[in-house]
Amino acid sequence: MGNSRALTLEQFISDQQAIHKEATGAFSRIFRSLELGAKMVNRDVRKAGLIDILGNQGSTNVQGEEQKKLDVIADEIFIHNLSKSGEVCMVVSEEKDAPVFVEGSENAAYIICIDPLDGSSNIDVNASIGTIFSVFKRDNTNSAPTLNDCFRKGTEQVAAGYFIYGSSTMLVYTTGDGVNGFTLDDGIQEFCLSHPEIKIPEDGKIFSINEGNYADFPTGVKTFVEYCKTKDKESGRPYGARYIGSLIADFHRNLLKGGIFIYPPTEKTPNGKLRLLYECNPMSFIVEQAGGRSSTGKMRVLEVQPTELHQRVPLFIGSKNMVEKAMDLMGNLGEKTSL
Ligand code: P6P
Repeated sequence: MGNSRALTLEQFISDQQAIHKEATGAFSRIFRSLELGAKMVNRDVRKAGLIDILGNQGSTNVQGEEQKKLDVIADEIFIHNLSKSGEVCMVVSEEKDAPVFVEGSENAAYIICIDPLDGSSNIDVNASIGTIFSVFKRDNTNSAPTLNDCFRKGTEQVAAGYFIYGSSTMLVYTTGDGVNGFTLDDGIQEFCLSHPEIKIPEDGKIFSINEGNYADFPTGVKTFVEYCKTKDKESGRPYGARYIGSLIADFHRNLLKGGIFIYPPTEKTPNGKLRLLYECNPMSFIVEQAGGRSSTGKMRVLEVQPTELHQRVPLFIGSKNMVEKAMDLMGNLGEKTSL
């Protein structure tokens, strides 16, 4: 049975606008374009097995990674919808070497950094994947945007969120006033508030890390992994190891249940694998707004000054006490992540 008392994303955003008098319609137009893009990607993801969009596009992205057809489709969908909003002057996408400057919107205020379809290696095996986005607002809109407008610290984000295409399709986002989750009601094709005011448990019993790379981990990371696996009744250890290999899926589970996700420096990825602008920053904004912590192992992720579009940083993100324990045990690799 449908829930006649559902609060849709549209209603939630307009309620927020009523509270924040300075809010203009621009923000809701951006969210509407993101929501429309997600519904289109959700449609394609749900039938990927039925039509010829599985498998590789045969091209590689700026990361040198094989582009799955759905990667390319998702990238095109979001860039098209964001450009049509009239509020976005530039889009930084994982799938594009350089920023996309939106023609006709040179004086628009908003900049979007996006991973159109994260976890794409999971597409063909039907594991959860998702879209991650980060929103910045320019102060000066009198001139066209430049590349330098992308290099702003994560603390300057005005919004961040992700869509997860899992057993249900959800949107989780923050505008700096807490974190809320919305579930797509397929019957009415509306995202409805399902997880109001999400808070990540300060302690967790789950650690997420690809132990296949254990031999390459820095000593401090090995120390923390061994800590998680050591029997200790009082602290509820050993913790459970859960690693899907899809950042959004691993992060979302830990956000709701408590836990820590780690992508550390390894020999193959000395700065970690995950990208600062459209993976680490948005997820860090969300986790801090939910009461969690996020560190590169040396500093708070949101304080990192970006210098390259697709730069990577190591990521230790999740429950406050677990991230801080990891920093303590890692010694020189880990500095306090206090806000
Ligand atoms: P690994 C997916 O390709 C991704 O970018 C993230 O979603 C995920 O957390 C990570 O890579 C997994 O990387 O090296 O453990 O397979």
